[in-house]
Amino acid sequence: GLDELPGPRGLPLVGNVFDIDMTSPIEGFVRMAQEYGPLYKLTTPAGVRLMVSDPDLVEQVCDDTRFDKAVGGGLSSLRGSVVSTGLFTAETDDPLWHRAHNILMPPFGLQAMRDYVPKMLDIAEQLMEKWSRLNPGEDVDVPADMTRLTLDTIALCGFGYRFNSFYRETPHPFVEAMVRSLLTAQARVRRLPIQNRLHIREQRQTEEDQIFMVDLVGRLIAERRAQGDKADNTDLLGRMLTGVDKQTGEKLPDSNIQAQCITFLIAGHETTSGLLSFAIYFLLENPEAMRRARAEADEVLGSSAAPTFEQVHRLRYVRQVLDEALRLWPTAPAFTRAPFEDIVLGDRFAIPADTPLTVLIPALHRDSSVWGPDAAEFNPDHMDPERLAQLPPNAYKPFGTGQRACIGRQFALQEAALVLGMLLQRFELVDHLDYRLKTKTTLTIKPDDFRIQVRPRADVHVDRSGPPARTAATTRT
Ligand code: FDE
Repeated sequence: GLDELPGPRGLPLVGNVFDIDMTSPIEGFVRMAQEYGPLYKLTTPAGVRLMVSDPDLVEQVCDDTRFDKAVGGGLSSLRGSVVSTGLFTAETDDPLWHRAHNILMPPFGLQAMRDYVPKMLDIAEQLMEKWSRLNPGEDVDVPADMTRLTLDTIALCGFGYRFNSFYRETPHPFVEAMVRSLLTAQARVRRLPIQNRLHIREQRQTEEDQIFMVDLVGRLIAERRAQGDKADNTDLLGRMLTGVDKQTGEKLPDSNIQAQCITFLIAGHETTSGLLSFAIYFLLENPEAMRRARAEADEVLGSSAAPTFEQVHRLRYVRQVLDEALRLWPTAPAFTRAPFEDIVLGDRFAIPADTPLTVLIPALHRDSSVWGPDAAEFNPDHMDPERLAQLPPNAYKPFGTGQRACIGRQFALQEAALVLGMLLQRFELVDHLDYRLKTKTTLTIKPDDFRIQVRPRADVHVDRSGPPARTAATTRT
C-alpha cells in the first residue's frame, strides 16, 4: 500500500509541509524525485499526494479510461471562488464542464486562430513600439513586459477588452486582484484549516478581490448584450453568449461565462508570458540557436511589418525553440490525476482509488532515456518533428493530457511564435547583466528579475508603408 512508498519523513499533523521549498516548490519536488525516485509520497494538511516523474508511470496515469483530472493542490483552494466552475477547476463529471468544453473547442481550434491574428498583432505592435523607443542603456524587464503582452492579448481576443497594460507603470487593478487571489490560494494549501480561519483580513481581501473581478467581467457581458445584433460575436465571449452545446442543446448561464472569462485571463496570461520569457532566456544562453532563429525570422518575415497567419506558422524553428523551452521549463509545471479504481502502477505500486498523483512535468521532461545524454541542455533539435514522432506517447506533456488538456494550446503557441518572430526580426537582444536563471513560482513558473537590453537592428528595416502584410504574404507563399 501507500505506506511502503518512499518519501521524506514528515512531522505529525503537518506532514511534509516543511519539506516543501516555499520559494521554489517545483525545483524542490524535482530534487526529491532525484532522491526518492519516480514515485514518491508527500503528506500535507490537504492529504496524501504522490509525485510521478517517470515516463512509463506517466503513460499509465494519462489513460483517460482509468484516470481523471483531480482538482487538487493549489487548484482545490480556488474551489468556491469565482473561477470554481471555469474549465480549469471544474470536475470532469460536472455537466457544465462538458457544455463549456463543447462550446469553446471550436473558437480555440486551429481554424479559429486565423481570426485572432490582427488582434494579436495589435498588442504585439505595442510591445515593439515600446522597445523601439527606449533610450540606449535602458533595461527591459522581460517577464513584466511579456505579462503585459499576454494579458492584453487574451483579453482583446477573448472579449474585446483592453487592459492597456503598456500604458501603465503598475499592473491593472484586475491583475492585482487576480495575483493576490492566486497567492492566497497557494498559501492556504500549506496551512491547516484552523490556521486558515485565523487569516481574517486575508479572507476579506480575497472576497473583495473576487467581487472586483466578477464586476468587471459582468460589465463586459452586459455591454456586449446591449450591443444586440451589432455585436461582433466571433470572439470567445460572443461564442459563449450565443453558443449552444450540440450534445444537450443548452447554453451557458451568465455566472458560468463570468467564471470562464476569469479563467482564461488566469490560465492564458501567466503561462504564455513565462513561455516567452524562458524562450528569450534560452536564446540568449545559446547563441547558435539565436542565430538560427533570427535567420528564420528574416527569411520568413523579411521586412514585413505585420506577419500573417501563414508566415507565423512557417516559423518552424522558432516553434521548436518554444517547444524546447516548454520541455525544460513547462510553465504550468504539474497536473494531477486520480484513478477511478484501485490500481497497480508500473506492476509494483498498489494505489487506492482516488489517490491524487501529480505529474511533475519538469522531471518527466528531463529523462535521459527519452531525450538522450543532453536531456538537461536546451537544444531545439530535441523538437525536430521527426524526432518527436519517435517519442514514447506521453513523454512530452507541457499542456497536460487527454480531455482535460490545455484548450489554449494553439492560441498560446501562435501568440508566442508571432511575438518571438517579430522581436527577432526587429531587435538585437543583449544579456548585459549576465543573467543567472532564478525562477519564481505562483501557480505558474517564470524567470525572476530577468532584465535585458534591446537594440533595434541596424541591418533590417521593417517596412511599415508597404501594403498590408495579409496581401503581401499571399503572393509570397
Ligand atoms: C489547461 C492546461 C493544462 C492542464 C491542467 C491540468 O490538467 O490540471 C496545462 C498543463 C496547461 N493548460 C498548460 C498551458 C501552458 C500554456 C502556455 C497554456 N496552458 C496557455 C493557455 C492559454 C489559455 C487561454 C489556456 N492555457 C487555457 C486553459 C484552460 C481553459 C485549461 C483547462 C482545460 C479544461 O477543460 O480542463 C487549460 N488551459 Fe492552458
